[in-house]
Amino acid sequence: MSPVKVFGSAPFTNVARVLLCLEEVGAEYEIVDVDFHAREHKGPDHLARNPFGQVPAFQDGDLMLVESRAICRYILRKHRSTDQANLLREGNPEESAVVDAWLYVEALQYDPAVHAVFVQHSVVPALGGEPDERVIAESVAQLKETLAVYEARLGTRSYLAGDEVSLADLSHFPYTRYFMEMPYAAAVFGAYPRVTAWWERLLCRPSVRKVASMMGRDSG
Ligand code: GS8
Repeated sequence: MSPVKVFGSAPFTNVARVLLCLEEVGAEYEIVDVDFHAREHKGPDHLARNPFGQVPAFQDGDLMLVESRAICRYILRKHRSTDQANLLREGNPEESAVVDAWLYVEALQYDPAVHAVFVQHSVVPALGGEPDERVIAESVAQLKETLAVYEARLGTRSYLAGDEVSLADLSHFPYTRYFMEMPYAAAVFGAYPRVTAWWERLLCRPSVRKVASMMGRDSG
């Protein structure tokens, strides 16, 4: 069977999330670059894969998927015979619901704030603009509020959805990796020792190390 294809490249955070799951389950995969400079992501071939003109797109035979978190769930379900099936806690309705809840927290609370900081700090200057310091300050404050909740939660468990790592934790990796290189990281994460320890535990995973090196530090 031919390996699955991931359209987009590792420095893009939403692509990196998918690569992380593929690495966790040890799946074979092929990365197909989409040339953003040539606006290939808005061209007809890529729009047929992802009608939003975004990366990632994911192909497994006849199945074409968009949305990185949905792709991750598919990958983990498909490989549920591996140890990493536990990343979704499938088979246990209560535990899998908790993973889902914290995956939504990552997508709907953490991601918008960290994304806004990333855009202002890295993307706007790269395009020749001036970062909006007000947006940065508001987003950093929002991140702190979210991480205060994580800090409390991590007081009674090692990971967001229990004592073992889940997709909810891993899904934080791509943007956090970039955020940790920004000047705001020390003030935000430094205030939360359990969150910092949680992040360090994530960094010990071979999948995380591998994708971190694939990401480099170019895009988002
Ligand atoms: C977001 C994809 C996305 O924003 C997902 O897959 O999780 N919710 C989707 N992709 C970005 C690059 S990754 O930061 C992208 O393709 N942007 C180009 C554009 O929107 O035109």
